[in-house]
Amino acid sequence: MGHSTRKLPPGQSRVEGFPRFGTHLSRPAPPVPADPVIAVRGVVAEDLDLPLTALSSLPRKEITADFHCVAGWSATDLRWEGVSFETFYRAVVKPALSPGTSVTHIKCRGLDGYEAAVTIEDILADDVLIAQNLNGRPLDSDHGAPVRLVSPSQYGYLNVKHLCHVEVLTRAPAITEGVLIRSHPRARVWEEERHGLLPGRVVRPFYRVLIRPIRMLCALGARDRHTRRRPPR
Ligand SMILES: Nc1nc2c(c(=O)[nH]1)N[C@H]1C(S)=C(S)[C@@H](COP(=O)(O)O)O[C@H]1N2
Ligand SMILES: [Mo]
Repeated sequence: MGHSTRKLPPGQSRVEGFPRFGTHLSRPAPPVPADPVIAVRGVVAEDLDLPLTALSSLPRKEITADFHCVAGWSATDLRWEGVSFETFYRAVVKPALSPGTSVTHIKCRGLDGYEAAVTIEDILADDVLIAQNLNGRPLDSDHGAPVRLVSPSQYGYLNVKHLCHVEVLTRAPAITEGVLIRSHPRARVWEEERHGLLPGRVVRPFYRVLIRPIRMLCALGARDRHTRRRPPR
């Protein structure tokens, strides 16, 4: 696929391909359960578990977008397919809410325990997907099997992989991070909201030096690391 001519957000540089990246570092991806579900919890009248087979029967959506990690790399022209988060919300979450509930955030969790909260405005935006396919194939374990959140207008750290749990909240979750690595509650890429306290431009160089070591560690836990290490012929 040729490089798109789309502009990148401020402070981002293009990478070749789409590296596995994240806080799992050298750990392999979590196993996918035999009958995976998305558990819906929080301010719902009754807890519910939506089987992914039922998710698949909702109206489908496809987007082509670039993916931006807060550390400064961007993967371009990724074709995601799945169910728009808004469709999932209207069909599954909204009917389960108690009347009069005013939802402010959705906290997403992956099978590896990774969590991120997204404001309700941001998560209901047009380009937010619960993705099942990437570039025409089911998501592999490197990129979030069986399903992941994709919100291309927000930094990668809100794009929770291996999505298995959504918690419906009526207030912002308590801050559990330290001052140095404090995520921004909106993390919009075009506004360069890299950090919760400091301007994005200021933290750019500090995040940038993390790319190489994190990429190397994540590659250790990657699915295809043995084939990747074989010299090209
Ligand atoms: N479950 C889970 N989701 C995650 C992460 C993680 O460690 N675990 N890392 C986040 C970060 S910081 C980034 S940049 C992207 C990386 O997505 P990729 O591995 O598909 O490139 O996933 C995000 N979602
Ligand atoms: Mo990231």
